[in-house]
Amino acid sequence: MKIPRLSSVAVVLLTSLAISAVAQEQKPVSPAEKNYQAGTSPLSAEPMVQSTNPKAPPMTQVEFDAARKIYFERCAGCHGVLRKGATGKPLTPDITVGKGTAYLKVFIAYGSPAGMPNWQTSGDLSEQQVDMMARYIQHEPPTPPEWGLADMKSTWKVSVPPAARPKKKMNNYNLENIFSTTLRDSGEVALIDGDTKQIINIVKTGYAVHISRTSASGRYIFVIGRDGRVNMIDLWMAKPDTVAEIRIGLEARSVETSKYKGKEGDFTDKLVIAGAYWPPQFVIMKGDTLEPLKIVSTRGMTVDKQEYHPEPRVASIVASHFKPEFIVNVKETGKTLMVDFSNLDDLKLTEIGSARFLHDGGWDSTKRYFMVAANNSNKIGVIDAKAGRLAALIDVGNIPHPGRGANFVHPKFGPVWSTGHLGDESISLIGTDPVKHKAQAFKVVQTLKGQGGGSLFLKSHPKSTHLYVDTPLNPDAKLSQSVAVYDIKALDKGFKVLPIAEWAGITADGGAMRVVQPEFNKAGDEVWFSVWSAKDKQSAIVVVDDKTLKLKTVIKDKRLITPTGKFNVFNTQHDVY
Ligand code: DHE
Repeated sequence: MKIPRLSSVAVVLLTSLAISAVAQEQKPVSPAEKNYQAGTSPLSAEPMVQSTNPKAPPMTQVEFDAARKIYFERCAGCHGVLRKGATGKPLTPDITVGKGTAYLKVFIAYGSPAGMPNWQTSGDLSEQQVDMMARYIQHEPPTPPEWGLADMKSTWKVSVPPAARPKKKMNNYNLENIFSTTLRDSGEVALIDGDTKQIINIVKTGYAVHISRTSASGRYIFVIGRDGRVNMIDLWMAKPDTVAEIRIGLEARSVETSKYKGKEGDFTDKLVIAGAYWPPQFVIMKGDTLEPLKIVSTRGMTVDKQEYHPEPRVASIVASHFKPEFIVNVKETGKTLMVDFSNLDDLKLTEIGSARFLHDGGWDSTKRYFMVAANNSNKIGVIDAKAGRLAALIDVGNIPHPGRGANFVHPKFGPVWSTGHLGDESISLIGTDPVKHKAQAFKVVQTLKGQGGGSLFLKSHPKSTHLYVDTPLNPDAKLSQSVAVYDIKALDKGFKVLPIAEWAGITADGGAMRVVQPEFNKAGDEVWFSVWSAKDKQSAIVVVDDKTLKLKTVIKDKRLITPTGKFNVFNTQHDVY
């Protein structure tokens, strides 16, 4: 490996860093993990309010602009837009100026045992770029624009108004078994007919599109892109397509729709909510048109140190089945907001503190308890949606990453919800039945040994006796291209490996292929996996027979570019997982 030239100060610092690296457990960051956390932020293209710091080393405007672009493409995902820190350390001038350029250059070039990637020795950045970045982070962080009601409305389009939409279903598709499939790098979703495995339509969505959610009635699909664009797709059209869209922020990840129906009203399909990473806020919209109604900022105090955080990003959002509420998880403050939407003029928020940084999660099988991963604290917070309080905070493995998690009935401990981990091979099974299994409720009842770390999603289904666990971010291609499957009735026997990428019968020309996100069909007898290759390489979806664990079919189509998440209409509508 070519070792870049460094100053003598840097060499001394490097040596001391290397020593401390030995002292601490080395945690290498794989390219996949780096891409996962440090994905390009759409903010790099936005105009920004800029001020320089006179105490920081000088930079030309050209250098500053180039460094800002690199920062938003590589660094903002971990260190935050305003560099207040998240997965990565805070990098504000009060900290960085004191460290100095030479020290910072070593850090950026060689990485750190705590997980900072080695940007220069990996070949991602040149020595000049590292020097530029070391100076850049000593200046004030430039601030991207805010995004208020007028900005949202200027992007809001209702291409087919409610009155002009079909009065009944105009196609013969089995809507409940459609899979809305994220085509990440083409900024599209593929609507795939789960019965025939044919692509119904490819719908243009936002940049680096992220997740889909089904409306409570099952008629609409909402899709959110990383650029904050929400598409509303009407499944009743002869060819389901977008009927309304809006940009709710400059960067975003989550969208959800109201589901409560009960004595406080029927909110089926009435409201939609989307959460933004930037600006840190969520917006509640009209359920039939996406008209923005109410925007709420999430800026505020952190749960533990109770200090101000200027950019707490909105992570997962779910709709309560018990009350007219959305459950909004705010990453950097470590707080869950129960948003009572029954009267938008007198909006009521219940703030439930747990731990940082809240990310993904899902319901237990009764849909009363929302299990949310606090990935920087290695904990799962249990939000009791009925009582409106934190029911428990549970220690699990290293960096829990459940997606929506997997529910099943454990032969010994009754109903459990489970999570895999990014940082280790364990799978934590948590008891979720405080009535019949009180002793096990909200405790880790069993820890399974999985294939390895780098797991993102796991899944089961009420009709299945299997638990599937992916490992797409494991650096070992054997593991990232296969999944582990457990027999729920014999968990102690360990797992069987399904060679999903091999079954896909594609090569991706020797490039990376990652098997990601198991998703069941409506009947619960098939499970779908994405074989996620690079944008210019072949990808596929592999369908496995849940009973026999044998390959059922492979969906290959040149339009399936970088498929990742898949959202079965029925299972997403009814929170079945
Ligand atoms: Fe995701 C869910 C954020 C990278 C695929 N992802 C989520 C959720 C959040 C989130 C907040 C929960 C939404 C909800 O439930 O309301 N994801 C982020 C990031 O911040 C991160 C780490 C970096 C980024 O730059 O976006 C990130 N995510 C990825 C990927 O690289 C993945 C693997 C591929 C992709 O499509 O981008 C990916 N994320 C997913 C999927 C879900 C998800 C498939 C939904 C899983 C489910 O079953 O519900």
